[in-house]
Amino acid sequence: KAARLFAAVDIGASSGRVIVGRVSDTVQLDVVHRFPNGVTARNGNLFWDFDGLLAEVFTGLGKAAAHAAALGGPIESIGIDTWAVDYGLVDEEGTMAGPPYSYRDGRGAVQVARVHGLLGPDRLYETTGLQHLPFNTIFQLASEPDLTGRQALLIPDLIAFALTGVRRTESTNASTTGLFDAVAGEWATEFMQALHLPARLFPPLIEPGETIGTLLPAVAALTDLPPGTKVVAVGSHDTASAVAAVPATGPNFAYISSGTWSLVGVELRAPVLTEASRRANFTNERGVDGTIRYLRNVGGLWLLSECMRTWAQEAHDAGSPASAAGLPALSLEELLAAAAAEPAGGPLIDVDAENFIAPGDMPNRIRAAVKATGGTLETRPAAVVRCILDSLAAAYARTVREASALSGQSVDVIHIVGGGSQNKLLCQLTANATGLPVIAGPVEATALGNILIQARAAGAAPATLTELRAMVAASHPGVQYLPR
Ligand code: ADP
Ligand code: LRH
Repeated sequence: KAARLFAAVDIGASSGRVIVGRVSDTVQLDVVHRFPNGVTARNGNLFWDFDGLLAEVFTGLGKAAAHAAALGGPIESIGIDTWAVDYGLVDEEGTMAGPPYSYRDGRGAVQVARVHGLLGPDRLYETTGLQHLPFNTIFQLASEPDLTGRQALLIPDLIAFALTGVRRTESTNASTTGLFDAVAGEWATEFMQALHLPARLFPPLIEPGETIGTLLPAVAALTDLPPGTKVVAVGSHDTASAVAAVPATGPNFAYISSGTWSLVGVELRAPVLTEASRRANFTNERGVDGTIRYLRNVGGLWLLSECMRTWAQEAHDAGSPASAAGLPALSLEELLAAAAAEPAGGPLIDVDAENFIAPGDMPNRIRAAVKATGGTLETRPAAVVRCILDSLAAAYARTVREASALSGQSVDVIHIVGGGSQNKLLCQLTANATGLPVIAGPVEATALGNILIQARAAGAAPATLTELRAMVAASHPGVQYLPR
């Protein structure tokens, strides 16, 4: 059976890619374009370089068109997913006010007390079911000086708007705003009113699988894609796409979507909005097909990548890579091998601490956190990396246990997907800490989820999430880690 072709634009906080998915009885991916992503600092604030990202999307779609031509078939549609929460403000003409702020900017955090004073954390949770994070969209919007005549487009919706000229808000990502009713699956308009946000601040909702629009003529010309090419809504929240492609073969699984953050939880049919759930800070984000992603946003490999950035900077400042200061800038592979040789049972940190959110000197922050709890941590990179990974594994174990207890969902296997599924030490430590088998992979689960929801909408993939997951499992066998 000839494969049908779909393009995925998948941008995480640390990198983006454009991928061509080949869908027949199996689903295979060809990565045609990769590019880095990260926050940029300007005048003391943190932004995303949206114009730069959009240029990479165009380049990637051009490569996708060429790749499809070589394979002998058209790209049937394009799906877009990115990190959640952040947005750009667009006026009536469609002009953006400025680059989107990054959630790592502190402007949301300073609004928390005021918003909680108006709405109350318990009332917010009863309706939205959203984990409290200081950067949730609701807090960022509360810091906007003037929203008159503006619409807020979440990042994937902003890209879809640039491609099609159509403004919609995809529902899985809407569920991360703090302004979305988890039970009704609609905007929580009473919260918008209470915060004096314009009634039509966000464009109308759209569900994964529905068509957003077709490419603008200029975009089609720029990318060499046919003018009628559709942009289809997928789980535009990257985590929603990743969870859709977890290669579970039974009902009792937990997942860890491991990248910049670790999204740790279970899939449910209905939200858990109890006081116990709020206290444990679990989120009820929307998944594809109306599922609930009952999870916690746990610290992630950001801790490691920020350490690596700091060490590379120190090595650079010291003048040579293997400097007298003893701070060689090791590669990720070397660091992980060195961390694996460190003894177990070292100090642990709370990977969720709010002072790890902003970019900065992470090795020192981590050592300070260990010291604050009466421990000590050596400055050697291997010791610091081991502390991060031991702490992540401990947090995963606690979170899986709590997710199961609070929701009643049993768990007999843990799937780790995303970039972090390549981290063998982390996978093994997670198996050890949880006492459960871990299945690692696919690395590109997010893109697979993106592609499969498009393929299903085009009649090229089966109807249920269970069947889609079986397809992923058959096409991309994972690596198993048993507890030791
Ligand atoms: P995001 O979507 O948040 O940008 P990814 O899912 O792309 O994140 O994961 C990026 C992370 O994956 C990196 O920070 C790194 O720790 C990890 N990673 C990438 N490649 C490897 C590798 N070869 N071995 C171990 N870990 C890796
Ligand atoms: C992961 C992610 C996560 C959000 C965070 C802002 O990329 O989308 O689900 O909590 O970024």
